[in-house]
Amino acid sequence: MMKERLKEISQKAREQILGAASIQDAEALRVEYLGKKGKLTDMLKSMKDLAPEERKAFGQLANETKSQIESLISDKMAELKTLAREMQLRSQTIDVTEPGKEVALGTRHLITQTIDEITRIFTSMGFSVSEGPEVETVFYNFDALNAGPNHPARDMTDTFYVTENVLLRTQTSPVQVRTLLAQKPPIAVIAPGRCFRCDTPDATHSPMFHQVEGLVVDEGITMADLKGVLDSFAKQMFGSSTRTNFRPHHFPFTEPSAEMDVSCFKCGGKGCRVCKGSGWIEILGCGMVHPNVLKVGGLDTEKYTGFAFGMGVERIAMLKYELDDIRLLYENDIRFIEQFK
Ligand code: 2NM
Repeated sequence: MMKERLKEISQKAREQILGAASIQDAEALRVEYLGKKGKLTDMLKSMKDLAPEERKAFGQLANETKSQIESLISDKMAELKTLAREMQLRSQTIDVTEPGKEVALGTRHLITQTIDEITRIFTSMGFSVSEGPEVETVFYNFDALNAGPNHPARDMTDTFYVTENVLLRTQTSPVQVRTLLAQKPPIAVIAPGRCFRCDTPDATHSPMFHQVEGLVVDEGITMADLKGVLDSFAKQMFGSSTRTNFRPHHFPFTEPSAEMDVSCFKCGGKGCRVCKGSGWIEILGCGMVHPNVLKVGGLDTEKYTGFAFGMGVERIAMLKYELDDIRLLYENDIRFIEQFK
């Protein structure tokens, strides 16, 4: 009787275990047959009711059945686990050919782009880049630059003074003065940076603006070097067909001094809105460094000569992109900035 019952249980267990569809089902069957109150456990417990001579053989059979069921369950569990893992992997497959999420890149400000472009052109001609303080002394900003005590630019109404002797630099030339004092020729540097002048903001004026100034000093530097370098700059900045024209001018720190015009990059010189009909656009100021400035650097002015130049970054950006109001450059309206990607 008990043997038959054991056989029945064993068969039923085998059927059920092989048909288990999930790990939970298999676990439930383990409890049903092998748990504390399981069917097989009950059989083993009821062994005590058998006659002693039957007990040994039945016990052996029951234990064999038990280990069969155990291994059936653990095989099934392993099979179901593998299956579950496969399903999980299949559901998580990624398409490596799918395009990635777009990363939102920022845009360099138009002023930065213009400074970078000017800098690239001059560094390609062998210039190095120097920076200096925006808060300067009267010495570096005026005295050393041959702007005597009565020079109009020194006026309180034109310059932001911090104290009688300290001011916001009105151009980046104090950086050139610092370079003259710190280095020996040959010198070829540009100084890009922020400058400040007492101006009421309007479409073409801002009390804060940017400049790039340049300085070359060595033995035998002439006006021909000045014209060659600045003509090459103009062609790289505004297009290879650009022509240049130098008009006499006056600056305290250069003698002779000139302003450089470029042929209009919009109309090629015929006359248009950008060049106001003249065919020429004023781009920068320049000249041969005044001996009084070279003397500040302790240089022998019979031996050394140099040229210098300065340009307004905003002016160049405004001409190139036909901006009609300088204030667009300072509002930081992202819709404006992103137009110059
Ligand atoms: C300009 C025009 C002409 C200039 C002069 C110097 C220095 F330091 F060498 F004297 N640096 N930059 C210069 C010359 C600047 O800006 C319109």
